Amino acid sequence: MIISAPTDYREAARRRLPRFLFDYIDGGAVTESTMNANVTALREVALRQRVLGGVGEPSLGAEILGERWTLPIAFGPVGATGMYARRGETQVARAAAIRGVPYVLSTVSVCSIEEVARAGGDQLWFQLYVLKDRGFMTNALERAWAAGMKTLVFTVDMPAPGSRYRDRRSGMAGPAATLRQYLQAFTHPEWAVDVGLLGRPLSFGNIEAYVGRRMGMKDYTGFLARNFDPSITWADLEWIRDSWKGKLILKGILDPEDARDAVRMGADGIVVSNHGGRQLDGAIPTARALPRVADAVGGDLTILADSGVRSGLDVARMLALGAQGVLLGRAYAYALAADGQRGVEHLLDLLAADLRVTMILTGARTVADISRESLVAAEKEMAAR
Ligand code: HOC
Repeated sequence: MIISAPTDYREAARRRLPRFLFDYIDGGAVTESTMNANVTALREVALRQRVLGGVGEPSLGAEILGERWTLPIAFGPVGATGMYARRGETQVARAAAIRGVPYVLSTVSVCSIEEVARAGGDQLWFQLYVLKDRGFMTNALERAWAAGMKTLVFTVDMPAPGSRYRDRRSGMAGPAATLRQYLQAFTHPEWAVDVGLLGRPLSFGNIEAYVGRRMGMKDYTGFLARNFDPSITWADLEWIRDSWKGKLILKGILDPEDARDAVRMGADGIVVSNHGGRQLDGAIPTARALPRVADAVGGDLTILADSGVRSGLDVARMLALGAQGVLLGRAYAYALAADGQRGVEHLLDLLAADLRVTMILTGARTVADISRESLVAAEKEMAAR
């Protein structure tokens, strides 16, 4: 299939992947209303077209959290990335290193921290959830630090996994999941051979390194389902803040009050996010939450955003609403599934091209020039409300 636009990767991924896996990444919680609203709310954000400003060639790079990013874009944490393509996390890490953007490795990765660190560059970050098994958390943090991952993205919006109806319907979870996954793998032999299902079996490297035995798909969902911790409080985060010597970013903030708490607890940054609509269905779309959060804490810490970004234009919209950078999720998972590392790099090229044109058309010479002033008046008022 010919890829002409970043969104084309979704269809390419759909053709290649077994249904349970495509639906796992493509789906959201319950009726998927927040998931869909993320995309539509962002698309409705109108930017001011400016003319004859002599922008010239805009500069797409950004300084974020003391690092130089070649684009205001990072690859966010995506669970089970190694199931989309062979050793998938290492392919994303290599793409990130070559293109000079960060990659946030998910706790629930197929490849271990160490394997990814061997593949990737110097902008590898690590993502962690609050789990009941604090031994697991400590073990993961020590290993991430030793592997050179100095920025921790702590996901705070998953005290329990969201209700994902699509996963139950498609066979990712629910009755006879394992059998259904085998049957679907059987009808997608190209994918099954690529990810190694017919050779080295899939396992979840970070959990496996801790429990000391192979963790297949069923063990993985079981371990997580038992381990998410709904009793977590802000006080529990203090031991993370105190024991982690690097940068700490809290991912999953939507409310200005929570953003103020993040500042109080000493976070270096936040990701304004509703987990791609995979957690609380009915939660506010990121594009609407972001300006309120930016008004509350902008300048006190770094603000990143995710959920709904599908184009370079969307990246510019997030920056105009108050983010310094964005995290991609589904967009790069589709590209990885469709064409591995090459697809992920190509996706970045497409986003960069979009962003460049958007900057020229809105009169922005640098990404720092994209601000609330880039929004048309009505949008600015809406953002301020
Ligand atoms: C029970 C498995 O953040 C997602 C990821 C990983 C969560 C694993 C839950 O799917 O949104």
